[in-house]
Amino acid sequence: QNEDNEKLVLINSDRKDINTSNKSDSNVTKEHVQLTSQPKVQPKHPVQVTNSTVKKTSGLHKVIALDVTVHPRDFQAVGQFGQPALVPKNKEHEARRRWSEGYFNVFLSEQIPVDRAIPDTRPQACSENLVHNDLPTTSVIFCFVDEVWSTLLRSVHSVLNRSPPHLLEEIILVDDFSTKDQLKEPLDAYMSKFPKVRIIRLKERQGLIRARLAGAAVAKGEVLTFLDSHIECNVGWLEPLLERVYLDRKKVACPVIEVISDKDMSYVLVDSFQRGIFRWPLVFGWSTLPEDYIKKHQMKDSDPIKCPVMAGGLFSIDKKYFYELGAYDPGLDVWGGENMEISFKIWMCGGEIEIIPCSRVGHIFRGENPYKFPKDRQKTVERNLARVAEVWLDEYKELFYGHGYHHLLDKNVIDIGNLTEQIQLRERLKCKSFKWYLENVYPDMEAPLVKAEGLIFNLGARKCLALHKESLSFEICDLSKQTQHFNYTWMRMVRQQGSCVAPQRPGQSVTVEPCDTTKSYLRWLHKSSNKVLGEHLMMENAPLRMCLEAPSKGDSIYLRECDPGSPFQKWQFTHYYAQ
Ligand code: LR7
Ligand code: MN
Repeated sequence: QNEDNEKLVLINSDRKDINTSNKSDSNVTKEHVQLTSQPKVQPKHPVQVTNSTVKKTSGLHKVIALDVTVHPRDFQAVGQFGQPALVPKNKEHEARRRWSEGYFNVFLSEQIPVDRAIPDTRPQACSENLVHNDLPTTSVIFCFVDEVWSTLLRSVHSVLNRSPPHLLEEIILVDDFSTKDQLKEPLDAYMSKFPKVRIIRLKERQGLIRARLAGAAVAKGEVLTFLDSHIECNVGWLEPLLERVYLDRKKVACPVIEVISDKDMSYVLVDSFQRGIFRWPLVFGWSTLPEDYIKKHQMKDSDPIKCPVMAGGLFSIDKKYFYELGAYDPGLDVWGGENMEISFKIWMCGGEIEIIPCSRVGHIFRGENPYKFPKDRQKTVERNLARVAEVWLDEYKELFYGHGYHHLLDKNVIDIGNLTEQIQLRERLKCKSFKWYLENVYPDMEAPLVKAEGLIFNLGARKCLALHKESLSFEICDLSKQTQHFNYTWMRMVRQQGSCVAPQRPGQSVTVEPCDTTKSYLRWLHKSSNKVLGEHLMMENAPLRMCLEAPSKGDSIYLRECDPGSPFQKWQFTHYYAQ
């Protein structure tokens, strides 16, 4: 198996990897049940259902748990109170047929009231928390392309119904050139009933990143709150976010993202103490805070959680600060990478990202994108990520490319576009290094700069590789000799300072030349059959598929047909950091 062919699976970030539990009502079984009687879900906290506005004075008040759906119009409705809904037997075919309209249960979504109630899943302490009377106002920005009608409406209603009116400046719907007719005049007509809702239509498909920029450009609120267009905001969701921005304008606040089941549309509570992280090559994921960290900081389940990377879609940020940070790189297309970009930018340039457990928003996680990518999906996301890596990762960008993206460095494979402005921005903002970010924001991330290092020992000859004045030789191993120290890099190069081991001609000897990550013939696959760390391993030149071989006599190293049985083709570094 060629490790350089590791296929990168680019799927939507989804939360299937974390435990979800429907703790909202013990009477609800895991089976999909249709509601036939009034459920026993009672609001957990005292709720204020008035529209009373808070006077803009300094001072504090309890979070306004505004929910005009606590007493919903229809208790019997399908999916009411966020409970699982069931497709009737005679509609199963239709439900299956309509799945691909949104890659979730579009049929059921249509049956569920657009203003349904959902369980208040906040930790107990939240309703007692105080927030300031003079919080900033926010513009809520939804970008969408061909979103499912019922889901888009439910997203908007959840904001209208559960946000204190004096804090909600407006809701901006940015239509990223949808093709569905229903999202044109019918949507205008529907939304004209709600004076706070504005619709902006883009003249061509821009992708979610530039669509968000278009929404931000016309926003009037002091804070920008971005949301995906298939969400449901929970009770009291807004004030805790704005409070953090109010306390420090460089705090970027994210709600806990709960799950609206794509299958039965139920609202599912997620585990506490989750934070957003990334794995190489810049893949977003969730991880639970380590137990000892929670203990050490005496964290309660309602405390803000510092978050190395945000999921991307749901957050509040001070509008001026957003622009000071240079907003998003407008060169990012369609989908992906912008969450990494803004996360690195925020942390490295003096800000913070937090998840606020008292703010909770449900999101429909879908298995596939229900819209087309103008260009190839994989290539689009790769290109976005490479832009981010080039601007923000410093020397760590080798880890990004080394985890399945070598090919992006080969000449003419991909044009990642001009990065001058992004690089200048980073200099102007005097942002810290990626090394600083790893050490201070995400210290539990393992990011060794090389895969292996030390002496390179040959099992057959029992000698080590050495480099003297541009020429490779073979000597008695001696740890004290710097000439025998090499790195095995993420780009699979065997490097000593700026020199890399290079093939000369097949069957001939091996030499060194200046390292250059774009030259694929400088890459050596160092692999074992059973993946045991530190086992004796072959060194196979990637494009030539020939192996490094030590001589039984003399000191020149040769390139030969690979022979897994030969001890003279087995090499071992002193230290392995990663396999
Ligand atoms: O070309 C497009 N134009 C758009 O307007 C493509 C998408 N969009 C809209 C789309 O209609 C939706 O409202 O942009 C929004 C996000 O697109 P999704 O829902 O397809 O994205 P996602 O939920 O699969 O992916 C997550 O990662 C994205 C990376 O670019 C964005 O940051 C999404 O906002 C983000 N979603 C979340 O953070 C919700 C939680 C998911 C997780 C983990
Ligand atoms: Mn989404």
